This record gives sequence, C-alpha cells and structure tokens, in this order.
Amino acid sequence: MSLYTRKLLTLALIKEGNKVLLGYKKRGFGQGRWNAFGGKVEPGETPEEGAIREVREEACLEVKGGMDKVGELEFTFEGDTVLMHVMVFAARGFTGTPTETEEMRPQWFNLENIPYSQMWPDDILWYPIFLRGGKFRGTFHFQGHDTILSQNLEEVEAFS
Ligand code: 8OG
Repeated sequence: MSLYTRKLLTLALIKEGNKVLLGYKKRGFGQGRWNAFGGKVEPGETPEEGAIREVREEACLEVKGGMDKVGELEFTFEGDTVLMHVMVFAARGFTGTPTETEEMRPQWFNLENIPYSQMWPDDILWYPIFLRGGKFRGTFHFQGHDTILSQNLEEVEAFS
C-alpha cells in the first residue's frame, strides 16, 4: 500500500525546428521558473486532452495533429504525502502565436540556450532525451524545490 496521494498532471512540450517554447511561470507551483505548459487533468478529460487545454489556456496556441506521449515522471517531496504523476506530451503541430497569459509568459529558446539554471532541476536530465527524439520514465525525490535527494531516470522504447 502506498502512503502517497497521487495527483495526475500534464506537461506539454512544444518544439519547432531548433527551438522550444517555454513559459515563465508568474504564479503558483514553480513560480519564477521557465517550464513547459501543463497542470492538473480535470475530471472527464484524458491526459492528452488536458495537455491540449493547458497549451490553449497558458500559451494561447491550438495543438494540431495531436500529441505524442514522450515521458512519465513522478515527483515526491520530503515531508509531503503527495506524489505528482506528470505525463509528458509533445505537440505534433500547433497554430497561433504564443501570447502572455496571467500564468505564463511564453518565449522561444534556441536548443543551445535552454535556461536550465532557471528551470526545475530534473529538467536538465531528461530534456536531452526528449530533444533527440527519445522517451523516458523517471522518479525524483526532492528536498524543497531545489535539491534532488534521489532519482531514477531511464530511456524507454514505449509506454505499456
Ligand atoms: O497546475 P500547476 O501549474 O500547479 O501544475 C504544475 C506543473 O508543473 C505541471 O505542468 C507539472 C509541472 N511540474 C511539476 N514538477 C516538475 C518538474 O520537476 N519539472 C517540470 N518541467 N515540470 C514540473 O509538477
């Protein structure tokens, strides 16, 4: 029996050519960090639908052609009984112009200039897998929001 309460979240990665779109999180969890778009999956929607909705709400873009699941991440925090289960998707395409919202300020970053020092500390470990077209599964246990106490990350062929 797990002592953790699981929370299902999404993370939607948007890459076009040699750039990725990140949003500067202006409020809430992860405030002050650059991140992809995402949040809680709502009742009645699939994780992919949730990811598409978050891209619409946070970046004002419409995902086209669906999304590919590229990662499964689990985060726990010392002293906290919540386990954040994050399903990571990559958009196959999109329309629209990234626009600032109340939650996020979107900006394109060249792949050589991804601002890892201002992102969640696990991101520098798994972005390279995503950027070379791979899929990954990882678990990270944090002390606060800055220190990874233990981790496990593997590249996978597919998700079962
Ligand atoms: O709804 P809210 O903005 O609070 O959702 C949190 C978002 O942050 C959600 O998209 C999942 C994402 N997230 C974590 N932990 C990490 C992490 O370590 N790295 C990245 N890149 N995103 C994370 O909850």
